[in-house]
Amino acid sequence: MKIIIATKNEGKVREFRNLLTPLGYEPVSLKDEGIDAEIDEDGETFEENAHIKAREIHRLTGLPVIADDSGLEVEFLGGAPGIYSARYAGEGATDEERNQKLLDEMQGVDLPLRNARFVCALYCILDGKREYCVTGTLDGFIGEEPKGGHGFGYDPIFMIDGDTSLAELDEEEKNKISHRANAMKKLLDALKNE
Ligand code: ITT
Repeated sequence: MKIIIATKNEGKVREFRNLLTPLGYEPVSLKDEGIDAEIDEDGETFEENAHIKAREIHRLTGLPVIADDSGLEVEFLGGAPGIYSARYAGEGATDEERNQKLLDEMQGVDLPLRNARFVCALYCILDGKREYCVTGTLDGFIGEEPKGGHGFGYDPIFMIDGDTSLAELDEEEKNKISHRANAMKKLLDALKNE
Protein backbone atom coordinates (compact mmCIF):
# COMPACT_ATOMS: atom_id res chain seq x y z
CA MET A 1 0.00 0.00 0.00
CA LYS A 2 1.34 3.42 -0.98
CA ILE A 3 1.31 5.72 2.03
CA ILE A 4 2.38 9.37 2.22
CA ILE A 5 4.65 10.37 5.08
CA ALA A 6 3.40 13.89 5.79
CA THR A 7 6.65 15.48 6.95
CA LYS A 8 9.33 17.81 5.65
CA ASN A 9 11.85 16.44 8.14
CA GLU A 10 14.28 14.18 6.24
CA GLY A 11 15.35 12.42 9.46
CA LYS A 12 11.77 11.31 10.07
CA VAL A 13 11.37 10.23 6.41
CA ARG A 14 14.45 7.97 6.66
CA GLU A 15 13.18 6.33 9.83
CA PHE A 16 9.70 5.74 8.38
CA ARG A 17 11.17 4.17 5.24
CA ASN A 18 13.18 1.73 7.36
CA LEU A 19 10.21 0.95 9.60
CA LEU A 20 7.58 0.47 6.88
CA THR A 21 9.31 -0.84 3.75
CA PRO A 22 10.16 -4.29 5.21
CA LEU A 23 6.48 -4.69 6.09
CA GLY A 24 5.37 -4.30 2.48
CA TYR A 25 4.23 -0.67 2.63
CA GLU A 26 5.43 1.83 0.05
CA PRO A 27 6.18 4.99 2.04
CA VAL A 28 6.59 8.13 -0.08
CA SER A 29 7.60 11.54 1.19
CA LEU A 30 6.03 14.93 0.45
CA LYS A 31 9.17 15.68 -1.55
CA ASP A 32 8.72 12.50 -3.65
CA GLU A 33 5.17 13.62 -4.43
CA GLY A 34 6.17 17.24 -5.16
CA ILE A 35 3.95 18.58 -2.35
CA ASP A 36 5.08 21.77 -0.67
CA ALA A 37 2.29 22.68 1.74
CA GLU A 38 2.72 25.25 4.52
CA ILE A 39 0.74 23.81 7.42
CA ASP A 40 -0.08 25.86 10.49
CA GLU A 41 0.64 23.58 13.45
CA ASP A 42 -1.50 25.45 15.94
CA GLY A 43 -2.73 22.53 18.05
CA GLU A 44 -2.12 22.29 21.79
CA THR A 45 -0.94 18.68 21.88
CA PHE A 46 1.27 16.40 19.79
CA GLU A 47 -1.85 14.46 18.80
CA GLU A 48 -3.71 17.57 17.61
CA ASN A 49 -0.76 18.72 15.54
CA ALA A 50 -0.32 15.28 13.97
CA HIS A 51 -4.05 15.34 13.11
CA ILE A 52 -3.77 18.81 11.52
CA LYS A 53 -0.86 17.68 9.30
CA ALA A 54 -2.50 14.37 8.30
CA ARG A 55 -5.85 16.02 7.50
CA GLU A 56 -4.29 18.65 5.25
CA ILE A 57 -2.12 16.22 3.29
CA HIS A 58 -5.00 13.75 2.91
CA ARG A 59 -7.20 16.62 1.68
CA LEU A 60 -4.56 17.54 -0.93
CA THR A 61 -3.79 14.00 -2.15
CA GLY A 62 -6.71 11.73 -1.31
CA LEU A 63 -4.08 9.07 -0.49
CA PRO A 64 -3.41 7.19 2.78
CA VAL A 65 -1.28 9.40 5.02
CA ILE A 66 0.78 9.11 8.20
CA ALA A 67 1.72 12.36 9.98
CA ASP A 68 4.13 12.58 12.89
CA ASP A 69 4.28 15.26 15.53
CA SER A 70 7.06 14.73 17.99
CA GLY A 71 9.33 16.45 20.44
CA LEU A 72 11.31 16.41 23.62
CA GLU A 73 9.88 16.98 27.10
CA VAL A 74 12.37 17.94 29.82
CA GLU A 75 11.10 17.51 33.38
CA PHE A 76 13.26 20.30 34.87
CA LEU A 77 11.83 22.72 32.27
CA GLY A 78 8.23 21.78 33.07
CA GLY A 79 7.89 19.70 29.89
CA ALA A 80 9.47 22.27 27.54
CA PRO A 81 10.28 22.41 24.68
CA GLY A 82 7.44 19.86 24.10
CA ILE A 83 5.24 20.74 21.11
CA TYR A 84 7.54 23.71 20.47
CA SER A 85 10.63 21.49 20.01
CA ALA A 86 11.10 22.41 16.33
CA ARG A 87 10.90 26.15 17.09
CA TYR A 88 12.82 26.09 20.39
CA ALA A 89 15.68 28.31 19.17
CA GLY A 90 13.51 30.33 16.75
CA GLU A 91 12.45 29.76 13.14
CA GLY A 92 15.31 28.72 10.86
CA ALA A 93 17.64 27.63 13.68
CA THR A 94 19.71 24.47 13.16
CA ASP A 95 19.62 21.25 15.20
CA GLU A 96 22.99 22.27 16.67
CA GLU A 97 21.60 25.63 17.81
CA ARG A 98 18.57 24.01 19.44
CA ASN A 99 20.80 21.50 21.21
CA GLN A 100 23.14 24.22 22.45
CA LYS A 101 20.22 26.30 23.76
CA LEU A 102 18.92 23.34 25.71
CA LEU A 103 22.38 22.51 27.09
CA ASP A 104 22.73 26.15 28.20
CA GLU A 105 19.36 25.99 29.99
CA MET A 106 20.43 22.80 31.74
CA GLN A 107 23.89 23.97 32.71
CA GLY A 108 24.66 23.11 36.35
CA VAL A 109 21.50 21.00 36.75
CA ASP A 110 22.30 17.76 38.60
CA LEU A 111 21.85 14.38 36.95
CA PRO A 112 18.74 13.32 38.92
CA LEU A 113 16.96 16.42 37.62
CA ARG A 114 17.90 15.91 33.96
CA ASN A 115 15.12 13.43 33.12
CA ALA A 116 13.55 13.80 29.70
CA ARG A 117 11.43 11.90 27.26
CA PHE A 118 10.81 11.88 23.56
CA VAL A 119 7.17 11.76 22.50
CA CYS A 120 5.84 10.83 19.06
CA ALA A 121 2.19 11.08 18.05
CA LEU A 122 1.23 9.46 14.76
CA TYR A 123 -2.03 10.23 13.01
CA CYS A 124 -2.95 7.93 10.15
CA ILE A 125 -5.80 8.54 7.72
CA LEU A 126 -6.50 5.67 5.33
CA ASP A 127 -9.69 7.12 3.90
CA GLY A 128 -12.71 9.15 4.99
CA LYS A 129 -13.81 6.40 7.40
CA ARG A 130 -10.62 4.97 8.86
CA GLU A 131 -8.40 7.13 11.08
CA TYR A 132 -5.99 6.16 13.87
CA CYS A 133 -4.02 8.13 16.45
CA VAL A 134 -1.28 6.54 18.58
CA THR A 135 1.51 7.86 20.80
CA GLY A 136 4.91 6.39 21.70
CA THR A 137 7.55 7.59 24.17
CA LEU A 138 11.20 6.99 25.04
CA ASP A 139 12.60 7.88 28.49
CA GLY A 140 16.13 9.16 29.03
CA PHE A 141 17.96 12.22 30.27
CA ILE A 142 19.78 15.26 28.94
CA GLY A 143 23.56 14.83 28.60
CA GLU A 144 26.26 17.39 29.33
CA GLU A 145 27.45 17.71 25.72
CA PRO A 146 26.47 16.48 22.23
CA LYS A 147 27.66 12.95 21.38
CA GLY A 148 27.33 10.75 18.29
CA GLY A 149 26.76 11.28 14.58
CA HIS A 150 23.64 9.26 13.79
CA GLY A 151 19.98 10.24 13.92
CA PHE A 152 18.83 13.85 13.88
CA GLY A 153 17.45 16.65 16.03
CA TYR A 154 18.01 16.29 19.77
CA ASP A 155 19.50 12.77 19.51
CA PRO A 156 23.10 13.85 20.36
CA ILE A 157 22.08 15.30 23.74
CA PHE A 158 19.52 12.63 24.68
CA MET A 159 21.14 9.93 26.81
CA ILE A 160 19.57 6.47 26.92
CA ASP A 161 21.97 5.35 29.66
CA GLY A 162 24.97 6.73 31.55
CA ASP A 163 27.29 6.51 28.51
CA THR A 164 25.20 6.37 25.38
CA SER A 165 23.37 9.09 23.49
CA LEU A 166 20.61 8.24 21.02
CA ALA A 167 22.86 9.60 18.23
CA GLU A 168 25.41 6.87 19.02
CA LEU A 169 22.92 4.18 17.91
CA ASP A 170 22.73 3.43 14.21
CA GLU A 171 19.33 3.70 12.57
CA GLU A 172 18.48 0.04 12.99
CA GLU A 173 19.25 0.18 16.73
CA LYS A 174 17.35 3.45 17.22
CA ASN A 175 14.37 1.94 15.40
CA LYS A 176 14.19 -0.86 17.98
CA ILE A 177 13.59 1.48 20.92
CA SER A 178 12.58 4.95 19.76
CA HIS A 179 9.39 6.86 20.53
CA ARG A 180 8.62 6.73 16.79
CA ALA A 181 9.15 2.96 16.63
CA ASN A 182 6.99 2.48 19.74
CA ALA A 183 4.18 4.53 18.21
CA MET A 184 4.58 2.69 14.91
CA LYS A 185 4.19 -0.69 16.64
CA LYS A 186 0.84 0.48 18.01
CA LEU A 187 -0.23 1.81 14.62
CA LEU A 188 0.72 -1.42 12.86
CA ASP A 189 -1.30 -3.38 15.41
CA ALA A 190 -4.30 -1.23 14.56
CA LEU A 191 -3.69 -1.55 10.80
CA LYS A 192 -3.36 -5.35 11.02
CA ASN A 193 -7.09 -5.56 11.54
CA GLU A 194 -7.73 -3.71 8.27
P1 ITT B 1 7.28 18.15 10.19
O1 ITT B 1 6.37 19.03 11.00
O2 ITT B 1 7.33 18.53 8.73
O3 ITT B 1 7.02 16.68 10.40
P2 ITT B 1 9.33 19.02 12.05
O4 ITT B 1 10.79 18.73 12.19
O5 ITT B 1 8.91 20.48 12.14
O6 ITT B 1 8.82 18.37 10.70
P3 ITT B 1 7.83 18.51 14.46
O7 ITT B 1 7.00 19.75 14.33
O8 ITT B 1 7.15 17.24 14.88
O9 ITT B 1 8.57 18.16 13.11
O10 ITT B 1 9.04 18.84 15.45
C1 ITT B 1 9.77 17.80 16.01
C2 ITT B 1 10.98 18.38 16.73
O11 ITT B 1 11.43 17.41 17.67
C3 ITT B 1 12.13 18.65 15.78
O12 ITT B 1 12.92 19.71 16.28
C4 ITT B 1 12.90 17.35 15.81
O13 ITT B 1 14.26 17.53 15.55
C5 ITT B 1 12.66 16.87 17.26
N1 ITT B 1 12.56 15.40 17.21
C6 ITT B 1 11.48 14.65 16.89
N2 ITT B 1 11.78 13.35 16.85
C7 ITT B 1 13.09 13.27 17.13
C8 ITT B 1 14.00 12.20 17.20
O14 ITT B 1 13.64 10.95 16.92
N3 ITT B 1 15.25 12.48 17.53
C9 ITT B 1 15.65 13.73 17.78
N4 ITT B 1 14.87 14.81 17.69
C10 ITT B 1 13.60 14.59 17.38
